[in-house]
Amino acid sequence: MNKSSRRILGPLLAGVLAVLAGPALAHSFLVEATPSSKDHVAASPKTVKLRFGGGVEPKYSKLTIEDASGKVLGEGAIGTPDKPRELSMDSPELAPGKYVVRYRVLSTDGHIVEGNYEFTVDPK
Ligand SMILES: [Cu+2]
Repeated sequence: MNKSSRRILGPLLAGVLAVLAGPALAHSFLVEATPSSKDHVAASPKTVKLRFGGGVEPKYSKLTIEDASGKVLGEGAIGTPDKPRELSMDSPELAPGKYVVRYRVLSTDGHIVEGNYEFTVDPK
């Protein structure tokens, strides 16, 4: 294979693989969170940290914490260059109760990924 055909085939093959992998792997979906979905934590977390399956752009992303009535208590999206798949936000002091973490992030493939999950502050 000569140099120029390799230059064409490389990206082409990557494109074919991306199509075969399907949209489920194409975006930066949430893979891990702290606190995580349905978690019961004994105390208010200091930070909320989300890890995605691919890179995300902090500048064009937003995380919020809402109380059970939907009131936004805090928001932000802090990224660190050495962890391009992670975003965090400082959490306000949370009283015992149920909270919703909502995220809307721009993944580096250009797609917006959004979702939400609940956790509970539940001191025993
Ligand atoms: Cu995507």
